[in-house]
Amino acid sequence: MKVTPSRQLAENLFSVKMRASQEGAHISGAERIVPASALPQLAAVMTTRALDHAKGKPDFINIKIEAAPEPLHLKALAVSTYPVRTPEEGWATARALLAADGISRIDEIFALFRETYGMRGAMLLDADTLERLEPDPARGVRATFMDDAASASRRFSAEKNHYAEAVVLATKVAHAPGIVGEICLSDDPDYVTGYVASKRIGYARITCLKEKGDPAGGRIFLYRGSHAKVGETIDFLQRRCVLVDDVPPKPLTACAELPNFPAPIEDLARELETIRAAGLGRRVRERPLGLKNFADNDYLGLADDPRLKAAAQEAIERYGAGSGAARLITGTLPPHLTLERHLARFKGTEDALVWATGYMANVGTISALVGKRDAVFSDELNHASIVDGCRLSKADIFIYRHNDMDDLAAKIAEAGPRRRRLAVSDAVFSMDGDILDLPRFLTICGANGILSMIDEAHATGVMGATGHGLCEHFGMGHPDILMGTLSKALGSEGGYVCASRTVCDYLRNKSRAFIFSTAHNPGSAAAADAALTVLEEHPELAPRVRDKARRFVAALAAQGIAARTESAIIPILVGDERRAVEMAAKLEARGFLVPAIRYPTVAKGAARLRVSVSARATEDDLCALAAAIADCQREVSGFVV
Ligand code: WAQ
Ligand code: MG
Repeated sequence: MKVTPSRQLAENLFSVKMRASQEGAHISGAERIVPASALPQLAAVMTTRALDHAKGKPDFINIKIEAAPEPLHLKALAVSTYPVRTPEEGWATARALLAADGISRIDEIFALFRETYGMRGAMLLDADTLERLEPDPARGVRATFMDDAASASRRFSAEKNHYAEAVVLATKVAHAPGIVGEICLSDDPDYVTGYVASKRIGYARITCLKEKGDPAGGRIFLYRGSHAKVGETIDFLQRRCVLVDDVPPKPLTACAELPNFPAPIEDLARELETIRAAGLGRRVRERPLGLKNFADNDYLGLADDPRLKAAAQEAIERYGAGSGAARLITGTLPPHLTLERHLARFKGTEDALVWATGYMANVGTISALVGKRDAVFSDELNHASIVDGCRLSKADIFIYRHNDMDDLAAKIAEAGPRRRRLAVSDAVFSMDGDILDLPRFLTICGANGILSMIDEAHATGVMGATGHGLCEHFGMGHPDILMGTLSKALGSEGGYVCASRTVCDYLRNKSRAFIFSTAHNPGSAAAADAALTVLEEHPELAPRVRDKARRFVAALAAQGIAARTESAIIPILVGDERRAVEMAAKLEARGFLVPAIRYPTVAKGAARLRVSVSARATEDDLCALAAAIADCQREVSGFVV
């Protein structure tokens, strides 16, 4: 290697290098070149950054400050962006870009990224033979003494600016003697944008070179020339001080930059085609009349009940067709308050609150109750609105195995202490018809001081001796939050939470779905209120619907079809998505409305017919449906029970 001549030092410029490691293993590093006046502030910022890296907590932070050599000014490489959605597309783009430089063994080069993780520096490869040229292969070659020329006048932030730091590095590397190209992948598991660079290509950002969460990362510098002279290249990379001028601001991603990228509408059409080809297409159609309906959730037949219709009509007559504003503005009308009081009474809680839909009630409640760094525990088969509420909350989500209370306890232990924790479960699982193990659920939540929430969408009006829901079924007290819908057994529309005054007042203040949408329709509120009265006057309705469901299971058994239920929902497993749709069509031709339930509502390959039984169904209807299902089963090949 060539001996480095001593260099003249720049006046008043310092290089600050930070290096963080844990048990000797490199975690992160950073470098800046700044005037002396910026040194104290920069040291603080660098320390913060060292302490906060995705790879882990360091036990050793080295901050080295040394006078910088006289800088060479280079103009930043031109930046372009290639928006791709998958690593496959990303690597194809990288391959195409590098091929123009005669770099051919690209797949072998890409494979080497498995070995760069944990290296402090980059691999230096002979671009043609792929021989490794670094004097210390475990460390790699580091480019140092470089910065954005504007950095001295900028404010520092502890946040890493992947883009700007990479442009600086790539510009220096591209100007090193003998370097013909560079490929880079961040080792931040969540930063999937990488780049390829050379003097010819410029700095080509590729928006996806790895899956999110993949820790693979590193840099590969490609060298072409005499191996005897590689020392000069390394010396340039390690010792030459470079300040990069005109680093362009981070570009916005523009699809138009990628040749052959489909127009967005065409792209949507293509994706839709894929969905349909997989037997997963959906369409909206008018409900066919004159069929026996085993598809809806109107378990007690109340949607069509004259008492509910009259209540809705009267409310609309008095208060209007719409509520006109959000609840906290002027949208709160007497039917809302009457309904909320009635719900609280019905469920035995201090207070209640209503949203325009059940989906909104779940999303609006869960996202309000927990937030960043909190934990939410959710059954793997919970309804999509619970899932979406968890996601929107930004809390850490722990999904436990279906109705597996040991797994819930294990997940609670795994999450460790948090300011707030919430466990949430469907009371009756909407696509399986089974019920939550409420006693153990409440015991575990109680023992751990965790907020408990159940979704009684399919339980209210169905479960319990008099239809009050799952708590009545088990004869026990209620969880902190009893959520449910007005749109199923209650025959109207909307979602509610019954809970303590504190929880409800908190939600009135914090639930964005409550605050920022127009109030529940007054007709729906009045109809739901009337439905609660019907339920109270007819405690026999809930046991009746469960009895019908049991009779249907018996009728299926008589046809040789195994099924089970604990509620009003009876799933009949089919498996294949297309077959399930075919079965549903055949049933419809025989006069029965039974929906085929497919991914993403249930797991792929777990498609099913979902029969929901109404208290109004007759014994004859139930037996006829069971016989029709058996017939269709024989007609559609490969049916799995
Ligand atoms: N010299 C040589 N190699 C380095 C250096 C250096 N100064 N710094 C990092 N590496 C190597 C090392 O193996 C790292 O593990 C790897 O590169 C990745 O470094 O336009 O953040 O700092 O938005 O994680 C690309 C930005 C970001 C794309 C790259 O790299 C964009 C990034 P990281
Ligand atoms: Mg890094």
